[in-house]
Amino acid sequence: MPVRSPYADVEIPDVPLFDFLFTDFGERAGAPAFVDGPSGAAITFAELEGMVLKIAAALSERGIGAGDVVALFAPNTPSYAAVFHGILRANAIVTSVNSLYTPGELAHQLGDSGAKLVFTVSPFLDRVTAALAEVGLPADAVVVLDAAEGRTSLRDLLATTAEPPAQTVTAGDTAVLPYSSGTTGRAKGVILTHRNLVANLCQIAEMGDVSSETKILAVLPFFHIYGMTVMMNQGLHRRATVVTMPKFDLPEFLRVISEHRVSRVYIAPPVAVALAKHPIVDQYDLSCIDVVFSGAAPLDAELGQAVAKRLNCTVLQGYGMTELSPVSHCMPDDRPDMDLNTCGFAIPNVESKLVDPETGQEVGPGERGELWVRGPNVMSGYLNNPEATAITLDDEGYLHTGDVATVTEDGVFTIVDRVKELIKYKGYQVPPAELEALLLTHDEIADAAVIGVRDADGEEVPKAFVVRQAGANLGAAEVMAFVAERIAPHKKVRVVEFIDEIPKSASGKILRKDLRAREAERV
Ligand code: 4UU
Repeated sequence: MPVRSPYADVEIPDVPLFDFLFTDFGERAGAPAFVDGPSGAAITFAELEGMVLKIAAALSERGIGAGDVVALFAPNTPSYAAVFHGILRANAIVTSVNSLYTPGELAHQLGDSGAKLVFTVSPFLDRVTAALAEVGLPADAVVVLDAAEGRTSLRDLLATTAEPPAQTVTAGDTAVLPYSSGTTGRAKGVILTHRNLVANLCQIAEMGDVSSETKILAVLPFFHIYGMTVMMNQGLHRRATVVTMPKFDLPEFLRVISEHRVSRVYIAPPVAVALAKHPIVDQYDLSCIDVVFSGAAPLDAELGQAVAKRLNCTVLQGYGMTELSPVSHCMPDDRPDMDLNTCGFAIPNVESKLVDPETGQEVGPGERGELWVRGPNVMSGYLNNPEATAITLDDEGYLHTGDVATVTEDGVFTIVDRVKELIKYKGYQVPPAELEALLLTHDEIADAAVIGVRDADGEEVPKAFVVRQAGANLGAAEVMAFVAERIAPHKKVRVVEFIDEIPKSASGKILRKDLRAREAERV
């Protein structure tokens, strides 16, 4: 029997995201919606709406409309939110790009998603220019959010006198295409509709106490679904104030929280390590923090408790996945007593099943099984990839997450393992298939396989098993440097082992289980 959420279903309005978020700000119209953490510059809800409509009008003037994909390749700032919603309001689709990407990675996403235009910031222009050339897009298909000589800027778009186009998108249309490798292979465009995003906001609104009184810290990137839904759009939905930070830097992070009196901090587990252990944390007045919420990788309960004690706040954990818009399970604000090893309950409108991957049979409470999720927040599929969609989404509408979980009789879920290939480095996705393909392009490498292993701090890191070409004397440092030059820093291979042969099945698939077992023996 599937486990239903213990919460009553919520109604999901059948409207595009803009209509859901930008109606009747009431008393909050003049209140700050987004504040730039470093500078303190704020934009109000009303100002944001004005910007969104201007951006939509200017995009429409430039011929961008229904079905067109626009890339957003920028760090967190208030204008990120304006551009994101401007693109949607122009009836177009946002593909959000990891701001650490190299030109090659950016080019891949631009080409795969069919993006026509890129919004970026001037420090990223070199990478964008190289990527545009690689995919054959015109060099002027760029808008900068700040300013750059000879470039169209956000300010130019905002100067338009045109009216915004009529809104023609409906709830079932694609809103965003974030990229995820899912359970196997390279990063793929995840088709999330307006309904998916609206649904997840309605669902999480039942779990957390986020209101116009709340100040949310958005240091986790808006390009990733956690930042996009849980920080940027939840902030807007609940009429909270979102304080943005373009990158993580511990002293600046603590200063911004303290000076802006942030009450709700969303993190991934590595930040919890700093909050629990780093001596400089004591130099800041962090009494403003009510809740620290962790997601994107497993949180260690003792670590979580150490944060709660040191900051005298509630620590909560949630589970999510890009393909789930992203949240499916989390701890509610009113249960600060819950075991921090768990990810809490299924959120409203979510049904879950735990299934034995070997037998396909559903398992009962206390037993381990792959987590399957069904609900209005489940993606409609992978872009141009029916094969990957078919292995991830079943006929009954369940998404097979590739994560292994247990559930108690009370419906409390704990993530205990992963059966998919995916590696998470500090909460960021590292697709092994991509690293393997890259390693194979090296002349002295005959074969390669990549898995996640634990480093000395218990952090998951990518490890490459490499088979050298006959006669080659390639070293580990050279392998790591070769990869590091070609991909974003979070995807670096951090451990290398040379072996004679990669274990493979009869059909040629890498037997990652055997490599993991080999690793477990060493430890
Ligand atoms: C163990 O990381 C995310 C989304 C994270 C998220 C968002 C909002 C968490 C809580 C929240 O409220 O998405 P992806 O697609 O980058 O990575 C998804 C994968 C999962 O399949 C799982 O393997 O990240 C891992 N993961 C977790 N693992 C995510 N959250 C957890 C968790 N414990 N709490």
